[in-house]
Amino acid sequence: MPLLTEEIDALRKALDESARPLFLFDDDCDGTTSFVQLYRYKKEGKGVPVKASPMVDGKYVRKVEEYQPDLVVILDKPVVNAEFFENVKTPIIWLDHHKPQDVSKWSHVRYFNPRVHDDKDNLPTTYWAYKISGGPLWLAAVGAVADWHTPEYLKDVEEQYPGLLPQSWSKVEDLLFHAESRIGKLARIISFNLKGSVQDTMKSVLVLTRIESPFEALNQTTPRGKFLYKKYQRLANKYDTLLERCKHAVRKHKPILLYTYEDDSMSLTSDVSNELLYLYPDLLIMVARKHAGEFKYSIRSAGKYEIPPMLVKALEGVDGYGGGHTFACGAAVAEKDNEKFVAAIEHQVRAKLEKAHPDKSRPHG
Ligand SMILES: [Mn+2]
Repeated sequence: MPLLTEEIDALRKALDESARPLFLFDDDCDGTTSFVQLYRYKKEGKGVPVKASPMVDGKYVRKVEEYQPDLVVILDKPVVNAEFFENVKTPIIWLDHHKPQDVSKWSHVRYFNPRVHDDKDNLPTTYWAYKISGGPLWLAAVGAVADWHTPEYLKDVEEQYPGLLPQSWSKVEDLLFHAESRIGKLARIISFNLKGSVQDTMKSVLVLTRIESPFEALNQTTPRGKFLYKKYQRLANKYDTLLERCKHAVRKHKPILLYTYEDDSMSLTSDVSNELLYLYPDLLIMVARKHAGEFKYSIRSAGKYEIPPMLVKALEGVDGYGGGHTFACGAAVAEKDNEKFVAAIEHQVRAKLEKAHPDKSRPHG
């Protein structure tokens, strides 16, 4: 069972009754399109992207104190720590679709998550924001697709925004990565616009709150659309170069695609590792950016390797941390321990392959 109609109504009512909501949202496409839809519905309030950490922590208490909202809305963040709940006295609404959390200790916190009703129902936050706000549909569509979902309302997209979806597609990867997919390009335009400092991100997000049609950005038909497209294009060049370099790394490290690079500015590892997974579904994808003495990894598998248990083992005796979903994780490893970490992952991948195909592990001749 998904979120109940009563819950959607309660969320809408809380927004309706608030005069000054503060939205803390995940700075990915899902979190951002959730915020933009609710903000466009409410036409009041302020948004703050929660960057660089999956957690809303004590740092954000200050944001609440500064703005003095009458309602705090947390969107698409898997974890909120006790320090935040203890120090914020304002009523809090938390809408998410990650692993359900227990907030029963805090009477001022209301938690909404479809997985509370059915653990397999992890429809994205933007889906629920759409049910609350009524759209716009194209934002709800691109947010869901970017989060790897194909909700039922995609069929309305074809009608209302002809050309946004490719002529034929069967799975969400086709929508995201097929060269002809306009919605895939839109997802990337939004995703690249969310990178950089909080100020830069918010500049783009505010532009997004004023865009009427996805084609404004895709076809650069308005100044706001051009603004988004320009930022996208600056990063797209970087992204394409990185993708090509990763592709060259394929032959060397099979069955792992391992690529590390140095860059001080911003991370593209998550975006590029998702596309690599589409291109090489049999490989374990590991892309890391070296920054400040650390390798920051995005690790992906199309279903062959369950990543979290492998990570736990590989991080034993290693200065680092990591975690995430079954087939998509992040990890950070100190430079001095990186070789050890990679070797431990490689060892486990090979052990798993040998178990599955014992013959292939024997040397030829
Ligand atoms: Mn999400």
